[in-house]
Amino acid sequence: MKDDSKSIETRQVHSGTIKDQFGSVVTPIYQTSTFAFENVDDGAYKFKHKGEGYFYTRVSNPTIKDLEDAVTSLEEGYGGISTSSGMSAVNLVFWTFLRPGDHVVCGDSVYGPTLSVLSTFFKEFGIETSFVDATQLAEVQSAIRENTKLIYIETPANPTMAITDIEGVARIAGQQNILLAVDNTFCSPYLQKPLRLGADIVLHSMTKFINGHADVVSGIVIAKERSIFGPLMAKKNLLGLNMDPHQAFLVRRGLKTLSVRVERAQENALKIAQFLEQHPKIDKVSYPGLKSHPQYEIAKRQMKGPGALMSFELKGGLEAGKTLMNNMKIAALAVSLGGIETLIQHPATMTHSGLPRQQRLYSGITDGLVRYSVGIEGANDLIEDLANALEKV
Ligand code: LCS
Repeated sequence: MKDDSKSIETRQVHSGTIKDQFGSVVTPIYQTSTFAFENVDDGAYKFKHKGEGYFYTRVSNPTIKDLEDAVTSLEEGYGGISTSSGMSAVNLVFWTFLRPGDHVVCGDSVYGPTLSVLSTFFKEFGIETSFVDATQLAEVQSAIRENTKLIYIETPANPTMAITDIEGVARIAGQQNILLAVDNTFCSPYLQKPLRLGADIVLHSMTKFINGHADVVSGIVIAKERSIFGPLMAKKNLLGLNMDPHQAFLVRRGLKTLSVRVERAQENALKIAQFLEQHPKIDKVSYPGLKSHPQYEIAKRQMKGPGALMSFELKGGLEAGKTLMNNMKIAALAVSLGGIETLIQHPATMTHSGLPRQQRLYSGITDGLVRYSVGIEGANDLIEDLANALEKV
């Protein structure tokens, strides 16, 4: 079924394009690196019209295409390009649209390696980046230069949970003909649709909510228009950033339950955030579903719900946070997020440890900040787990 008029709940289960000769209900794993041509003319045609038919899995494959079409349908884009990891999706955007001498405006609170790749690797190639507090539209506006080619934001941001007004940034980008890319990993297309809000490119680490089962690393870039899709596809092929058919099969399976998982985890998250906010040992909770969140109103406007991630600080700072994390029994002390199991981690020494301390602090990542990714376990069990660990603090 390919019918974009249906609800997201229906499309996450059915969207895709592949029908095999046996009527398989689930798209099979086409675990093949290459595809035989009927004759030389058929081969020539498929090479000339890339995207029609299959000839080599680095370029395309039915299982991979099925996943790409499904996620593209949920994001309401023109076309999607899946990649081996979320970082290869991030890098694909930079490699495709940036050249030496170009300038990028990037939110200062983004996933650590995204920030690192711009501030080290791409800088060495002559591409300069201004990191700005993207929650302040005036900062985004004033960072724009004549050679700015790309605005890159992540909202909610990892791990501060800062929310950027996508429509507001899209307006700034549109006025100057600058591309806007939004990392939608923390929301998934179920909660937020950046392309509808004016972005040109949306990307995901599908390792997180889209797959949702902590068993695959993968990514995707979705383009709003054909003119953006074409160059991305060409670069993906040349750089060899493709995913594997088996990987695609697992992610497609995970995607089928996206709305159910996100709804359930988010229901837990609100209860947990409310519990933490009133706890005497907690200093501050950052969760877009709490009125105390500085961008609560923007979150309500652009997200269907506040999601399943939060970060918080304990009154006792780093030492208190360490005691809490070391005493969790249900939540695993592990990086990654967006899975059915609850995870807790320490950004300053884990996901964002690659950044200099000054840069971390500038982005709001204090030494005591704890990030908590809520799963679908029982809410009361998760609250009890936190309460018991807080007792030890
Ligand atoms: N974008 C965001 C917002 C992320 O959180 C991550 C990974 C990536 C991109 C990169 O995706 P990957 O290559 O890992 O699939 N975030 C992680 C995190 O917070 N903990 O472990 C990985």
